[in-house]
Amino acid sequence: MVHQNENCFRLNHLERSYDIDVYMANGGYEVWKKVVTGELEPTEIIEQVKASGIRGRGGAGFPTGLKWSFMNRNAPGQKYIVCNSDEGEPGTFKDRDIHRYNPHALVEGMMIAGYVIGASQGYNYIRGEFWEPYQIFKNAIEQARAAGLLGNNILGSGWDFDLHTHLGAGAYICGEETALLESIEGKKGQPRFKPPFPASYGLYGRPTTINNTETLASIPMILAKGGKWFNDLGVKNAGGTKLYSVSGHVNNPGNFEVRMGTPFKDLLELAGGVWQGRQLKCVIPGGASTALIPAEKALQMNMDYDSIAGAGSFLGAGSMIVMDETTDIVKVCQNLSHFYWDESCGQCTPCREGTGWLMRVLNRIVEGKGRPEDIAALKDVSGKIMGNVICGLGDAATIALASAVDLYEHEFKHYIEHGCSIYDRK
Ligand code: L3W
Ligand code: SF4
Repeated sequence: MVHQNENCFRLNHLERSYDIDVYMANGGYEVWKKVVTGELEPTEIIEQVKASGIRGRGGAGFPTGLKWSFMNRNAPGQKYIVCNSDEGEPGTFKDRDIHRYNPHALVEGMMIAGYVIGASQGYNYIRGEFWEPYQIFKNAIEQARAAGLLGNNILGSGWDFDLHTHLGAGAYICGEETALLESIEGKKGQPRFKPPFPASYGLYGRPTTINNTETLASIPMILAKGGKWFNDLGVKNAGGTKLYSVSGHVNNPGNFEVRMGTPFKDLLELAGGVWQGRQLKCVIPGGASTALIPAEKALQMNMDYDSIAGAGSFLGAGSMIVMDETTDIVKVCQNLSHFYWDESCGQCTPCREGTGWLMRVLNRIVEGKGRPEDIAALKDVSGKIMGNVICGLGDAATIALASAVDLYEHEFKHYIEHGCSIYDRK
């Protein structure tokens, strides 16, 4: 049996699960009350978060407890907690549903994180297209404020904390943490050089912790039930539950909250299996920035960091793009290359120019005008981008493509030699 909905999605089956009454009737804000009244100390919270084994759910998998411990709570001056709800990674749509069905878990998680790091101000940066989730989250903030859980002198504790929302304007790059900070500051959303990391130089130059939506929304349950409870749900190096967005060629696409380490084939089954009775060809496991995994490996792997790394890819944000046996991999690459070219912020030359080169080479291959040297050209341009850019976008533009060329080089060659896909009948 696959265990489902034990954490962020635990209230989703309830009517009006986004309302504060429903949240509080199910234990919501109990942890916050203990925190703000001093019953639960910041050092104890960090220990519990470390014990939970939770790692950043936005894609990088950085240990959350460690990240929080970089902040000096008692240092003078303003500090910030920022939530990254930009969710622009192709194939990723889990954070949207946290806003829609369990916004108070995110509000509570942000308030707890803010308290622990000594931040009296928090920002939730929400993807520009998420109008409905944005309204629901804003409403949740208002409800928490009206209940005296947010604002000045919370529950008579002397602690002030306020939350703000910032709606993006449709740029994928603003999901990169430092571009996101620039965007909140009202500047062009372009990544900064790191280091310094946001923990020392973040929003408005002040120490800042940035976590993903799912990470922060998981905190109340981790503290309510204990770090060990959460850790034991998962596997070694991957504690807890995880939200997986499953899209592509499946019968029942959607979000599924399961335990870390759940076999991929069980997740595929939850998503209704491969559609139209077809066979699986391959899967992208962590959003468009991760390498393709062919069916034979995917069907053996489990959904956790180590198992997916063993299959040659990366868990990322847990966004499974499923492709059936009729998928034209060259067109997949063409599509992705257009995305990265379009979304490059243009700041570094290898990314700005290289993504354009990759897209144009792939365009001509798909148009039947490919040249014998084009496969080498794709590898050469990718090699010149990888590692020579400021942020992960440039690298990401090459990862799925490199794996596609490795695994399905014959499909590229067929286009170049015959002017059409292996699936076209000429
Ligand atoms: C202080 C140090 N802080 C690292 C912090 C750093 C950041 C976190 C992880 O990219 C990936 C990207 C996408 N002192 C520190 C430190 N930190 N060392 O730890 O940092 P990093 O650089 O490993 O990752 P990142 O820049 O946050 C995220 C990949 O995720 N991805 C998913 C993207 C998904 C979305 C979405 O739609 N939700 O954006 C898919 O693979 O490619 O590699 O906070 O500051 N010494
Ligand atoms: Fe901008 Fe690309 Fe450079 Fe990132 S790698 S800073 S997206 S140009």
